[in-house]
Amino acid sequence: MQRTLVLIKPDGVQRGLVGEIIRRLERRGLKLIAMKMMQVPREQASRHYAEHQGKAFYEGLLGFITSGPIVAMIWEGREAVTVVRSLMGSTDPLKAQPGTIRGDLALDLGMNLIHGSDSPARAESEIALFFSAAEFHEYERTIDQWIRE
Ligand code: DAT
Ligand code: MG
Repeated sequence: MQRTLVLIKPDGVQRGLVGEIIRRLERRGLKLIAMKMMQVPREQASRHYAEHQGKAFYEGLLGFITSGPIVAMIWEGREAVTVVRSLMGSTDPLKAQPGTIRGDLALDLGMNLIHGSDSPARAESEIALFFSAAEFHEYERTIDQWIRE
């Protein structure tokens, strides 16, 4: 079973969309493994977004992600990385399909509500950057027999 890191960014918390975003992930059948509210320290943010270092939007991105509390989560399920990315929609909300989180709830590239890991390898390193194993919750859901074949 695959795991992925999801962040509800400061705009999601400020706009009161935490419940709406979690609802969409839960309803798809994904399983919540870990969750916490936090303000990301700059050092952690720069490691998280290391791939974008040097790009024109990098400083703005770091300023934004560290500007207020976020909600960090680990979600598990079949192809969880791809499933979360498809629920999120395209990076630019203007190009995101209706029905996706960004396509329904956001307008601006810089304020696109949610982060989701973009590959299983990245999910693994991003999960390690945000959570310790002691924060994972291992539990059975009886409903899984109606979600997993
Ligand atoms: P995603 O968040 O869909 O994985 P990404 O990893 O390419 O997208 O970029 C990380 C974040 O940086 C993205 O959610 C919003 C911001 N961003 C990306 N490209 C940008 C650009 N051209 N101008 C401003 N912000 C940008
Ligand atoms: Mg990305």
